[in-house]
Amino acid sequence: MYTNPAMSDPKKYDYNADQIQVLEGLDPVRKRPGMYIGSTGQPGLHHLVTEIVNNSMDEAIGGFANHVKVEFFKDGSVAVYDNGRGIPFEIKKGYGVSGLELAFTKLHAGGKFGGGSYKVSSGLHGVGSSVVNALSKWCRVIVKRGSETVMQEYQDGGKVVRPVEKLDAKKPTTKIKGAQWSIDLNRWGHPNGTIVQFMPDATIFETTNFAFKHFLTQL
Ligand code: TTJ
Repeated sequence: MYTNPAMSDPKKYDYNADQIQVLEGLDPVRKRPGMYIGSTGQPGLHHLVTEIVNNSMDEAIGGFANHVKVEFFKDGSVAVYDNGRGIPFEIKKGYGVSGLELAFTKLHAGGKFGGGSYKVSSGLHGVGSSVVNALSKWCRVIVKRGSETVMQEYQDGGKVVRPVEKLDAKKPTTKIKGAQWSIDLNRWGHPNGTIVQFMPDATIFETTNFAFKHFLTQL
């Protein structure tokens, strides 16, 4: 008979149902984008930005960030910056990958206590980063903590193209095919924070043109 050692440790086994997380891959998002972002029209496209900004806003509301910036690039990509604590990039016990990678590559879905009941008026509330990644041609996440800067990159709907690794802030390089480097880390300049840049997938969206005016009133 197999006995799970965790079961004999009350501290490890003593969790409530509301802590159960169902993690799945990103295929469901690409199959039915509308289920996650409402539509694949311009409102859905704009929703991607809102989802990412909401994460920074949570950090700001928590009192850990007071600068949030959104930058639209000529290539069609968008970057959101905040000067918060930074997404945790340490390997998460029991998962073998970082919290950062989990957030971007796994859908926190299913079950009464998973992503389903997480939904609040503003959107998916903290579970949207994987949805944005799933619907992006490429995506990169940069976390800065003092002298340490790390990055992870994804391509073609959230496939990892590099592990979370240290970034040489003086000469950053990308491993994404067909993407150029456009983040100016010096210009941002804060000692801590998170930067997420993504390129919406043109094969998913009816338009990849942002109506910048929308964000002047909506953010
Ligand atoms: C979580 O708890 C430990 C300290 O950091 C917390 C965190 O995740 N903070 C956070 C996340 N700040 N900013 C983000 C974030 C920023 C962007 C632009 C995008 C995403 C998905 C998260």
